[in-house]
Amino acid sequence: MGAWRRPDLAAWKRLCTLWTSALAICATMSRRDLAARVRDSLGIALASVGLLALAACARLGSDVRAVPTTVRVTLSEFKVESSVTAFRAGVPYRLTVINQGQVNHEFIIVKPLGDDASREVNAEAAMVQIGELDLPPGAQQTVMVTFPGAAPSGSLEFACQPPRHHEFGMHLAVTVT
Ligand SMILES: [Cu+2]
Repeated sequence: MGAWRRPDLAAWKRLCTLWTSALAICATMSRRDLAARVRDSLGIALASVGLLALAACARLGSDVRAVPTTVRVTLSEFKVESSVTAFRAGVPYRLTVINQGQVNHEFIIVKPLGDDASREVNAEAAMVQIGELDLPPGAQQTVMVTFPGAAPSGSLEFACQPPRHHEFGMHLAVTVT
């Protein structure tokens, strides 16, 4: 039986140092490898994150823009009233048109054609029309409107066009900027 030799402490220290160094090198290599991978993928990752963020913002933005502004339009004998008369182009509006009168009314958005314009001409020129059959007394209709471009003062109106209604005052000038 060989005598148990006490391990050489200096040798053990060298071994430990070597082992620690090896570990350190491995760790460094790993870190370098990792760093390289991170560096390589970071650009793609950042770009992806950036694109996602942009997409999210765009979606959020469009969602915000898509929320329509509610406008209350009331018709009666013989006037047209609206909670909003100054509109913005490209912005969606939800118009709630209410007949508060005693007779049928219509609702059109049209460039002013005067009291004598025929209903056919008005109807053809109108960008929005809710016919009188859909607006008996007490009725309420909703229509979505997005004005495509600017309409300076005097170029657009909310109107009602059964005989004499426009002449009696059923028109309201609106603007779009
Ligand atoms: Cu009317």
